[in-house]
Amino acid sequence: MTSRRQFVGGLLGAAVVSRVGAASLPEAPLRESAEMAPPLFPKTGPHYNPVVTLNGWSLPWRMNNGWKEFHLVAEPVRRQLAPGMTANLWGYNGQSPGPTIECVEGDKVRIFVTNRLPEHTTIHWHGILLPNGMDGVGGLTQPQIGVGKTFVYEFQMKHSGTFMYHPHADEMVQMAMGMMGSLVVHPRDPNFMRVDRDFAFMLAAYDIEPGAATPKVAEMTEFNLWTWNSRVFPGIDTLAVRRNDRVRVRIANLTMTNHPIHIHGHNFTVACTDGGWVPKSARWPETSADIPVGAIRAIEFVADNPGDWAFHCHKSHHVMNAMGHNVPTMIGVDHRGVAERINKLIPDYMLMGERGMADMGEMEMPLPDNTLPMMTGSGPFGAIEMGGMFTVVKVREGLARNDYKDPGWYQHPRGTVAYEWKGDPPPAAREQPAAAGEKGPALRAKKPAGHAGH
Ligand SMILES: [Cu+2]
Repeated sequence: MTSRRQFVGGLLGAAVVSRVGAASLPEAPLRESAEMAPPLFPKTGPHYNPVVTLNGWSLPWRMNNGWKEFHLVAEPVRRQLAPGMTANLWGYNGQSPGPTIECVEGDKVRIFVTNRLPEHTTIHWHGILLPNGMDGVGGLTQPQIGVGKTFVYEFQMKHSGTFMYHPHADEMVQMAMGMMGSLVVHPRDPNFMRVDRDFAFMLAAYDIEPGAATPKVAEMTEFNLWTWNSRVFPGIDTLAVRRNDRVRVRIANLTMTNHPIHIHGHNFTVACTDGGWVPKSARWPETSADIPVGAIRAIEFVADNPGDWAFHCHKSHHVMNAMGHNVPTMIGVDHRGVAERINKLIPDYMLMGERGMADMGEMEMPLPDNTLPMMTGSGPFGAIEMGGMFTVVKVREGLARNDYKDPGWYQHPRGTVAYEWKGDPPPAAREQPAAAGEKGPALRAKKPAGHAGH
């Protein structure tokens, strides 16, 4: 963690803090990198198994006369979405999303919020049961936090679970710019709903023109960057998991559409929503969980299947980066020779897609600065052809308990990888069915008509 504003003592003993001390502002720790921070273990009780935030961190606090004090600073930030692209966003304490806030059921928390944005803001504590005046809805439950001002929120965490924070002021702009963070309240009894590994991330979408760095904030539906914690594949952390660990992944959605999040090689249950824990008798097995807009789902599974398992949104446009839209469908269209002719006029011109678009995963295409390829990333067997909301759960034998480092690619046991048939060649290719009255196969090329329904 870098500390531009130096953080004084992770936890000050309550005894040394006087009433005068209570009036002082806690330091606001700052982070500038998108690297996953190690889990933040509490230095005083009650103890809990901390969460790990993908490409993120948890906010240190200080104790002050029985209150857990945090300090969030709302401010413009620069966030690397993946190597090769950095966006101008708004966030908290140096990053978007802001740091994860972790506390314990029953904790009294005092959260200072300083506004360094160019406009007013507030913070709403989504899912927390609290006094009305602490709910953070600008104009309704409190005055707006003006530019340069600091407000204080004080409430007790009445129930454990998975929550989030975000502004309730100029929402369209402030959420489109990346203002959000996870909020985890651990059960007071550490054996209640215990897991071995506990991950958290938020779904956010941006509309950033290729070559630009600042999101278009008026966008309603046509986003082109689908992120987990403001990162896209291959920039999203992998989830390193020890075989047979019980794993929880807390996923909060602040995009403007739903995301069916899917895991390979395992099944899971939804164990918690932003409304609380799901009783065990009410859970059912799934491999995809739809995360509605403005909602949270915490999924749980036992990682009993070693390997590198894809973990992604199942909307195919959400596993690619900008430029996936507005490409006409060219499958089956014979445009041999066309590219060469256009090339004489426009040297870098590329015509793509007559055999599908998979070639793009390997193509070294000239891109505008600060722009990611539409499909990218490589694995042990070649191009992965993904982007956006995609990462890998890496289930391995014998990882150390708090080791979240990427363990590299899975070494498949002999004879367990799909392989090419090398026997007799297949019989002659099947004839393409011809449409009535036509000689050849029916070909139709049509342009996409927008994605208002994603
Ligand atoms: Cu999605």
